[in-house]
Order: sequence, then structure tokens, then C-alpha cells
Amino acid sequence: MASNIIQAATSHDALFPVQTRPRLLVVDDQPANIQVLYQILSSDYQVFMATSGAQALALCAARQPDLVLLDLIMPDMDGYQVCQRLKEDAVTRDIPVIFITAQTDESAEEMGFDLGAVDFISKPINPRIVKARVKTHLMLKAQSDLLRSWAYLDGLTGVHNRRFFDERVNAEMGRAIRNQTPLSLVMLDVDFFKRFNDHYGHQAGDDCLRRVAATLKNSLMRGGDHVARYGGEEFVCLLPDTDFAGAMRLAEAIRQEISGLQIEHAQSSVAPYVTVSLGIGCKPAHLHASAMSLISLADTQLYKAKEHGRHRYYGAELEA
Ligand code: GH3
Ligand code: MG
Repeated sequence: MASNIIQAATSHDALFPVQTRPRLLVVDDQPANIQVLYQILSSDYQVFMATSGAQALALCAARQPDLVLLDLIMPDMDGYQVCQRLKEDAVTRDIPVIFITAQTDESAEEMGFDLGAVDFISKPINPRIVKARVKTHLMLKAQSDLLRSWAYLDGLTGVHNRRFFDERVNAEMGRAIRNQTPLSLVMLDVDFFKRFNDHYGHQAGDDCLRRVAATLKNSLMRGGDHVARYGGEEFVCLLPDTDFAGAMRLAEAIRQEISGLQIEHAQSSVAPYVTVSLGIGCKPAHLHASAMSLISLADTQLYKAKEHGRHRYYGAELEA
């Protein structure tokens, strides 16, 4: 697939680092058509390309482009089908889609809008119109991303909130089942946090939660990993494509990182500083399971870690 991905590299690079420029995906079964759009857009944006619907879906999931320019008529999977699949998946549904088509009849356009497209551009391409439309939709996308990110953030700690997690865990489970990949969940809870609050005050408790959240964020290495505040002093790490052994290693690293902060906790029965207990659940690659069963498994393991003395982790894999 690498040969089918073109990434813009122009003299603008020094001014606008390539990684921070908006990402566009151009999908067309005719490489010559892609080339035309590439030439128009590559000086301002990172441009990726796909020559089939299946490739487009894979790239959208992996690279999260900010906008897709989608050819309507393609063999195998047509543009309508690609758009429909993108809108069905929570991970890709917020990526705006513009159809590029030589068809001019209104019913084709109506159908595209019904499927969730934001605009149509007709062939042959007019470079100035393409540039203007792309710019407008990228601006709208940036604004809605910002609003969405506020709605999905926890006000106290700045990591994702429960709403984000509830949506994401279902989407990631669906994807893990489709792709036959593992999915792990680490759930953790601060030990004797009520005593911490009672002793040091609520303000210090809030500061402690902020530091725990920041440490979790730093501990997650992969782009697809997510940390969210699940409840009061309970956090979750959602780890796509991570197997049981990997999740257990991460849990141990987190356990050490948090205690390594050496946040004084004179009232804890396990250590003179703040510690956490962790529960790990893992859906193995080839198993079908529900998000609920994964959450419940991690929760049970967390409970076990508490029961067996805290400042430790337990984990298990879901079974058929
Ligand atoms: P365990 O080791 O069994 O987890 O004991 P614990 O005291 O941590 O658990 P418990 O559920 O009894 O108490 C949790 C406490 O967390 C209750 C509340 O004082 C505190 N808490 C929950 N949310 C917040 C918050 O947003 N800020 C602060 N400062 N404290 C919070
Ligand atoms: Mg607790």
C-alpha cells in the first residue's frame, strides 16, 4: 500500500511542518485523476491517495484524514458505499466527504447528501473551485473538532471523559472483531483516596488526580491508545491492538510510574505515598465479545487487586 500513498513535500515545509498541515485523502480508481488533485492541493495540505474503496476505508481508520475527496464511480466498492461505511463507524464518521463526479444529475447528488456527504465537485475539475471548497470544509471541520473535543474532555484532569470512553470502547470493540485484533483495557483506581482527601483536603485531592491523569497520558506510547476518567478517582486506558502480555506490561509500568511520583499519603495502609490498583481485561484476537464484557472483566480484576492488598495489578483474558 505504501506505494499508493503520496505525501506532499514542498518548499512550504519549512514554514508549515508537514505533520501539522490538514490531511486530505483523495480516492479515485484512476491515478491520473488523483494526480490532478494532488497538483492542486499538495502545496497546502498533506495529501494521501487511495485507488479503491477498501484502501480508502483502511486509510481513513489508520490516518484519520480531515477531509476525503471521493470519486463516485469506482469498480468493486463505489463512492456511495465507501461514504456509507465511513458514516457507520464511530471512528471515521466525523470525517467530511466531498464527492467528485462527472455525473450531473440531481438524484446522484441527493443520494450523496442523504449518505452524509458535505459537498459535490464536478469534473472536469476547476482548480480554484476545488481549493475554495476544500478550504471551507476544512475550516468547518476544525471548528467542529474543537467543539467535540470540549464535549469529550474531563474538566478537572484534561483527559477524555466517560462519554468519550463509552462511545469509543464500543467502536474499538467492533473494529477489533472485524480485524481480528486484540483489544485491552486497563482500569485503575487510586488507593485510599478518601483518606487522602480527608487528610490533605479536596484541593490537594484534585491536584493528585491531575498528576495521575498526566502520568497515564505520558505512559501510553501508541497514537491509538486512549486514557479517560471513568469516575471520581478511577481511570481507564483503552489499548487497541494490544495483547494480554502487552497490557500487563503497561499496567506494571503505570503502577511504578504513579508510585514513583512520590505524592505523600500519610494515611495509606500500603505505602507512604499515593499508589494505584489496576485491573486488566483483554479480548484476544479471534474472539467475539462485547465492550460490556471487557469492562466487566477489567473491573473484576481491579476488585481482586484491591482485595489482595492494593498497589498491584491483576488481569485476565476473555474466553469463548
Ligand atoms: P480504595 O483503596 O478501596 O479505592 O479506597 P478509596 O478511599 O480510594 O475509595 P472510596 O470509593 O471509598 O473513595 C473514593 C473517594 O474519592 C471519595 C471522594 O472523596 C474522592 N473523590 C472522588 N472524586 C473526586 C474528585 O473529583 N476530586 C477529589 N478531590 N476527590 C474525589
Ligand atoms: Mg479508590
